[in-house]
Amino acid sequence: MSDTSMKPRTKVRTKTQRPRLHKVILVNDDYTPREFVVTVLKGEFRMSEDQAYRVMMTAHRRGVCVVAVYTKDIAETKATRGTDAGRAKGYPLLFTTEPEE
Ligand code: TYC
Repeated sequence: MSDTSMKPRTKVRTKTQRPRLHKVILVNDDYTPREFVVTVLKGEFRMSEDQAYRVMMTAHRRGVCVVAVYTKDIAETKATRGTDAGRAKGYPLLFTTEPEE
């Protein structure tokens, strides 16, 4: 008889589940003034004038631009607040959200 014994592996590796992040996306339109888009980006997303201008111009040229990523709740709240800020002035400004891969 063999007297070798096997020790069961006791270490369990658990993968930490991090919450999926969601992108806030700025959508271009032909009516919202550039300066207003910059103001909303600065107020709602805490961007500098420079960052806000760049994001606005990227959406203006390419159609859309990712503004930031947050947990689902925060992304949706910020997108809604940004869209509502435009609507309050009669502009069709739109922010959407999308889960990150
Ligand atoms: N295209 C708009 C204009 O020329 C400016 C604009 C940029 C509007 C980005 C929306 O997401 C936007 N007045």
